[in-house]
Amino acid sequence: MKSRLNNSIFVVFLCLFTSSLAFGHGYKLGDLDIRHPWARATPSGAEVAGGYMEIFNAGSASDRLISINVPGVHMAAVHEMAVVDGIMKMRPLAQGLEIKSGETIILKPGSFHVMMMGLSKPLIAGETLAGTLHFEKAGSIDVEFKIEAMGGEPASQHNHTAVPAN
Ligand SMILES: [Cu+2]
Repeated sequence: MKSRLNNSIFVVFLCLFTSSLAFGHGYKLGDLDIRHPWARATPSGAEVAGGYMEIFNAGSASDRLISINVPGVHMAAVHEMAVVDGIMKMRPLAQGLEIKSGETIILKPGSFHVMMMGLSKPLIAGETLAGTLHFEKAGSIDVEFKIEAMGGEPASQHNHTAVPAN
């Protein structure tokens, strides 16, 4: 009887452990669930980096990620990728990034992202980067971007041809 109890406690711990691995770190702000903010490591001398996360809105009204502050970064903005004249370009979202009621918005490479411009130092894999997200309704929250080494193009070669926001 005692060993069965120990086994079930072990299973509970195992589930907690694996679910935290699967979902990474996260934050709750009102009706918003902000999951696993991360940024891609940059080579030395890189001026720009991308920040990513998932945001789920459990509320009945839509909200918007309107701005981001990252200390040590000259400017951070929410960008979208869009095809303009057959070329994939990125541009700032002048009205912020809308997260509709019941929807999850995924910021990821090649899609919506936090554009960090004017890095004061490279982003090193394994370290974290503190930032503050500002939402139109839910307010503001401090988060940590986990810096991850990922394959693909380095952020310094990231095509940053700016298209004026409408
Ligand atoms: Cu961008």
